[in-house]
Amino acid sequence: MTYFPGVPKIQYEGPKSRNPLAFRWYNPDEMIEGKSMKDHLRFSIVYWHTMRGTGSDPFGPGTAIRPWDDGSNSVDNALKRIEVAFEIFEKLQAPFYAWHDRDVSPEGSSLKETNANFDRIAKSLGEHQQKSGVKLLWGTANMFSHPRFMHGASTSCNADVFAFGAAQVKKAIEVTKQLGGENYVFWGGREGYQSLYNTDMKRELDHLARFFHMAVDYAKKIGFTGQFLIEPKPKEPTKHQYDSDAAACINFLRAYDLLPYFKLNLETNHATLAGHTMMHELDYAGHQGALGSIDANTGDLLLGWDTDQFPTDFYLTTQCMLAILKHGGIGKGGVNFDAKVRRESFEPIDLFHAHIGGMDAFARGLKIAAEIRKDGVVSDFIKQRYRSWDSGIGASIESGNESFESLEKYMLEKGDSAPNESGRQEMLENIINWYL
Ligand code: XUL
Ligand code: CO
Repeated sequence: MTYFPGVPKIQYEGPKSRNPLAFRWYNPDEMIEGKSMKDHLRFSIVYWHTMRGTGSDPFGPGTAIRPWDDGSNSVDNALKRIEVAFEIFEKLQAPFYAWHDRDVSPEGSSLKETNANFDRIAKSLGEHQQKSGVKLLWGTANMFSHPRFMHGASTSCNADVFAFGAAQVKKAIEVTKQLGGENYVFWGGREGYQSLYNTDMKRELDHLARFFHMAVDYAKKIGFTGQFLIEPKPKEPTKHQYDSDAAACINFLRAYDLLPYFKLNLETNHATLAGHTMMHELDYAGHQGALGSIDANTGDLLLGWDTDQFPTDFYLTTQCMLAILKHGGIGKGGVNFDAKVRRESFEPIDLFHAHIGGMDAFARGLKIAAEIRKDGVVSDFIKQRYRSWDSGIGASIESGNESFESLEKYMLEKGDSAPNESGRQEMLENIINWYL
């Protein structure tokens, strides 16, 4: 049975190809900096947008045509979607996929029934993974859609909701482990506040940390060795999200003794909403040893919300790959397309065009970044720019041998600081363009 009879397995045909259903840049076995593209990029397809996205928006219902989906919340419908999903994953040559528990498996009328549904679904997911070789990049729990989570999950004012969330994450970690998931993600969902008039922020943050410690303890107990990841995002859905950006997350993790157990899953559109570039977020997490994985997408310059579009901009993907290569790669993480087709792109084939574009954009970004690094023009410039720290007074400050008094003495003798040099931003921007 095939759900996409007109779609072949997508193959690399090179940059000159005019076949829209082919890769121009993503050539899985091509070696870059001693590693295959497949291993550098570890592409992953998300279940929530690709299999469950309908194209609905605040102004109207979904438009997507998905002939295989009967629109019901039944386990049978969920099992059917798995067939379709794995055909998509395999035809796109995606080595990984990712889910929220409720994307793959319907909520029942009690937690017991919900968990029983999940067991049936997990069995089928496992069989499909086995047959196809597609692996689970990460699992996560949806603790933001159901009305019980209106005040948050682990940061809810209602202790029972915390308990429900704990039970849900326990099960989601178990299923992630069962399916060999390489990571487990916590995106804040509704963990934040709309008004400080009704919020005890300190208590909520303490509860969030307690929740994460319970997750760490449980993972140890059952031998789940996947990497825990936190996905920073500001503004949506609450006015203030506790995990608003990389620096805020790292501060929180360090303050609550959680940093050894977590890394970050950085998402491009979230970085933009936080007022940062993705390159900034990647570099910040990278130099803190917390770069875990990325949710690859992009926003729209003219829209101020999380549009979750597929990335096609080579500047963006080059910047991402420069930062990722600089910090030694994505490790156990992946390039996970947390992206959805536009409401107007309602036909099933659009799912293929979207992913092909995203995969090619990252493959090209990887190649460009590797060229830039090979020539070393940019890194040499940075090295030169900081050379005053390599010897003399700079080296002495860096090694902790100087004080305010000694530096005053140094400057009184010298009279004034050495002259400054240009930052050469425009020249460097031009140099990046040599490679594009
Ligand atoms: C929300 C978002 C989530 C997470 C997983 O903006 O990015 O889909 O990736 O919960
Ligand atoms: Co995401």
